Amino acid sequence: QDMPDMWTKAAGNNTTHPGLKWFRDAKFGLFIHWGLYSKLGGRWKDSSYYGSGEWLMNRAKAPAGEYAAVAKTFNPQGFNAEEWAQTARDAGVRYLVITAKHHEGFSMYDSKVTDFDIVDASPYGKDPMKALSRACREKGIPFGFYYSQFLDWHEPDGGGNTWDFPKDKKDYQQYYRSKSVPQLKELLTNYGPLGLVWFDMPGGLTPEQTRQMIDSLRILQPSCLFSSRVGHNLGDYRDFGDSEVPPVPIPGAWESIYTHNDSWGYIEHDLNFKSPGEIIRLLSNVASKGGNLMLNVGPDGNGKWPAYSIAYLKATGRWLDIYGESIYGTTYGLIPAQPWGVTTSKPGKLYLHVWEMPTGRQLRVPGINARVKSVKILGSRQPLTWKQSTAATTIQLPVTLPDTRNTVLVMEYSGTQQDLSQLRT
Ligand code: H79
Repeated sequence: QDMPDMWTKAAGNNTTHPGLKWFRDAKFGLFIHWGLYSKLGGRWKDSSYYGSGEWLMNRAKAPAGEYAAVAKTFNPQGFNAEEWAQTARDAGVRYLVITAKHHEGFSMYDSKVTDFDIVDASPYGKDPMKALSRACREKGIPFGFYYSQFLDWHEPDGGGNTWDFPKDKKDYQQYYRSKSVPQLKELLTNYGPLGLVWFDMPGGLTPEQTRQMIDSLRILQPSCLFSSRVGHNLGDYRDFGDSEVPPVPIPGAWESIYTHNDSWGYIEHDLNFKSPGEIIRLLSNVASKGGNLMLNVGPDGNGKWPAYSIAYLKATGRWLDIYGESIYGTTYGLIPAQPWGVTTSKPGKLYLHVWEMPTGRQLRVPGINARVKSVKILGSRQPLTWKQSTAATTIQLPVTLPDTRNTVLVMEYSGTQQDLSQLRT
């Protein structure tokens, strides 16, 4: 198969990293963007900036001093770590990643490195990340931090804010030394074992400097994964662009990240939420290429999730209760996308994700080079009938499928199709 280089380039360099196993099996993660921007909701002074969310400060060119004053009114009394972790569990996600500090520069945890953090600068006065990391651990959900390591619009030496701080006066090294690295060390020290650190937007460091930074962090938690946006191809797994699914199956550990509506950070008037059906198809589509989906929710300034996010995530979890076997622990399907849907696989099993009822209820599966042993609908004992020829296996579907959004069939086969364990590396 002819694949463009950008898609096939190895995910990370370290294929023996101890964190890769859980990460690759997890398949579904929850991303949470939460910061001062969650309270502003896309509004600065009297203007509204659609699609700005966590980028509001930049879009409005808000002066760092004025923007920082928002912290004085940030008091998310509605935040409940157990509730968040329980919703994540109900949704069926197998890891959770939350913004410890986004580009705005505000630390959503108790940082000794700066006073511009939720404990020192806000009336809330508690560390929500302590509570959330604990709640996730109690519920068995690997927990990770997003950390914007280069962009920091609050700091004169941080990347990105050129409207307050002239670029030619910036000392990025100084910023890394005085804030970024010490904060990363805090995060890797004070919140128990982390599943991963999700870096974003590299800059200001040479490959060698990046390697040194990473090495100094790895000592703290050798099992913690670092995302590819740490830069210079030094991450442990690969992230694609925001809201991007590769067109072809990709070996190795990787992740697609998507927003639930059109924004990462909370925006009150953005109601363009993906329905449960859309989430389920997105999840199975990403899994059919071999990757994880990390879906984002944006809680508001009071610490509450949009009601649609809660409802639709729970609906996704109910689908996973029945069909999770076809997602968790799978790798990409053995055949390309079909008019009726996509496939995922495990050794000896091919999962057929039926998005559309095929004409005549005849589901055509091309080119299975192995003996088909049985075909069933997941969650049902009733075997289906099929005919296998060299060109294709044709399965007869019942009049109605249990789930019109995505009913999954499991096809068991014996023989030589392909060694799936080889596909996994
Ligand atoms: O945290 C989310 C984004 O804020 C962050 N990555 C995800 C996970 C990110 N940082 N930089 N970028 C993404 C790329 C920059 C996109 C932009 Fe724009 C296009 C900045 C300005 C124009 C999108 C549209 C954001 C603001 C307006």
